[in-house]
Amino acid sequence: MPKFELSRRRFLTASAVGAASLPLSGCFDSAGEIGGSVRNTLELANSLTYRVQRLLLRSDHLAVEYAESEIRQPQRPNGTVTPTDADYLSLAEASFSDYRLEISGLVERPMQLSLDELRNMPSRTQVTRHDCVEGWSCIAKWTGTPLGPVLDQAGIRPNARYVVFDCFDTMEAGFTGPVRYYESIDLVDAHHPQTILAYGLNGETLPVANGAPLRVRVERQLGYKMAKYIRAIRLTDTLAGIGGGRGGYWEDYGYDWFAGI
Ligand SMILES: Nc1nc2c(c(=O)[nH]1)N[C@H]1C(S)=C(S)[C@@H](COP(=O)(O)O)O[C@H]1N2
Ligand SMILES: [Mo]
Repeated sequence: MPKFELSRRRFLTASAVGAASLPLSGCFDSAGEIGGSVRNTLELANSLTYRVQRLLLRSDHLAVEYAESEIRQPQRPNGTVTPTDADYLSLAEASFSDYRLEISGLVERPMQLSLDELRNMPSRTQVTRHDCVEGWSCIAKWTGTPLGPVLDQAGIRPNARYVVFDCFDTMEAGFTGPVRYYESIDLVDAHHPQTILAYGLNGETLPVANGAPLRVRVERQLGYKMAKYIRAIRLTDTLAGIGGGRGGYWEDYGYDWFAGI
């Protein structure tokens, strides 16, 4: 194994504060065919700027979609798997019937959407590969509604640039103390056809471990970008006021904001 891989693994192990140490449970790890490309991606993401990646990755370029027969394992739950936050638990107890997705910020019409309303919007199902920065991957079937048209309904203001996801789950090891998970993407990724607000996994209702009732799929980026347990979506013109200012919980620890695969 080349040296940089070892040191990166050590770095990742040391910096994965709060990450669950679950067994790999059938997912393929970094010794396999996929791990190499994940590591190459990391090297690439470190050395290229966001703008260069945007040029290389055409905005309409689709992530690979697989056949259902290629799903060889359940989606490995990672990060938070059982939120303990009181507001989340009371929603979960009622099977999320009182859940409302809030959409606010730089929009003409702030919205509050129930799960039924989201399920009645156009749906997309895709079998895709999830690559975690820790070096494992899973293929799974995700069902949800494309994010772009949902935001369009709220009327995106011309000065909006970022889509910020505010999650229910509190991370105890936050940069400045306990903090709820947060992430962000830009409007290009928000309008990518495979970017969906997912409520289904492998033909079932999205389980709590994988982000119920709603999580985002951003198929051309690494796993940490795909916020689970989404409470609210905010459109902003800057990431300055979000957490430590780098646009995401892990980004505030030094991970790249643009984690292109
Ligand atoms: N709210 C929230 N979203 C999150 C995380 C988390 O801890 N909390 N972990 C991230 C990481 S590192 C990964 S790899 C994926 C894991 O998704 P899964 O549990 O469905 O495999 O969720 C991402 N989204
Ligand atoms: Mo991850």
